[in-house]
Amino acid sequence: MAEGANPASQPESDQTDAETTLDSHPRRESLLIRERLVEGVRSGITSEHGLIAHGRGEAFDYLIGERTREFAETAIRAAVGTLLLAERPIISVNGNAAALASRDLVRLSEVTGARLEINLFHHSEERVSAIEQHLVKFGGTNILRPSKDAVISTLSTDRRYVNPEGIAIADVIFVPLEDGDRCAALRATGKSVITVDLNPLSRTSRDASITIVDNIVRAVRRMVKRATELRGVENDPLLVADVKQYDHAEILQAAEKALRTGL
Ligand code: PTJ
Repeated sequence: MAEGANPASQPESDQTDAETTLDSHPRRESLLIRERLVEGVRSGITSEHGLIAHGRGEAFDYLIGERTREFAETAIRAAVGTLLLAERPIISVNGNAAALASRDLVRLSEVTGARLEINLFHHSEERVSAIEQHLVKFGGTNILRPSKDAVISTLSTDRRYVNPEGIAIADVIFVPLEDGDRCAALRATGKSVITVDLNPLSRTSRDASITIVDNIVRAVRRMVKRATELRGVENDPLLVADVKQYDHAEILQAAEKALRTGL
């Protein structure tokens, strides 16, 4: 939280007014998440393309039972361990992540010491500013913006512009809801990439170092909980084991099996 910031002035959650009208609906959670995305588009945080990306994610979430599965829990433990053990960790935020999980992303940043950096596929300065203000509303500080001073040369999209103090020099990057090209480009520069993606078959899921196949809303909340438990005990053998024993291929296989068989 910013020095001098008044916690009382921060919203209790990312919830919008529209969410309160869905209290008795059987698919309440899923509809509430949708509402946040729609509100994100209205307020200039999320791109219209983000709604389509979310629809795809929803279909996968339905198939995995809209709950955090064991393969995701394992990946979450490895992800948190990797962030806590990193020297220069960064959390990359796009329009969907900001609309759905700003509060928990800010908390994760505080607990792990990873700075927040905004990086957009459909870039505009207005949207970067809207996301920055949204993160600040939840207590985010020292938020990094994309800059033309540092470029991932193998990328052709606007995602190539990164911050020289952030993604450019990071050893570990948490990039929820990523597009495949950037994940591969970041890995090619030797960085560890942690992602959240409900589709275990996507290029991002395959190319990342650690993939959490879960809804970002549930996953980041659990990451905060785990990181809070482990903060300050970075050499805890359990934490080190979580990272060392993580088997990326095995986790993706388990997630794919869950999708195909419901098991
Ligand atoms: O804000 P911008 O301009 O940076 O754009 C962000 C999006 C997400 C629109 C952009 O990165 C994009 O087009 O992403 P893709 O290539 O559609 O990939 C998004 C992936 O996230 C897909 O594999 C979806 O299944 C997955 N996904 C969507 N919603 C969720 C999700 N995974 C976890 N939680 C979700 N809520």
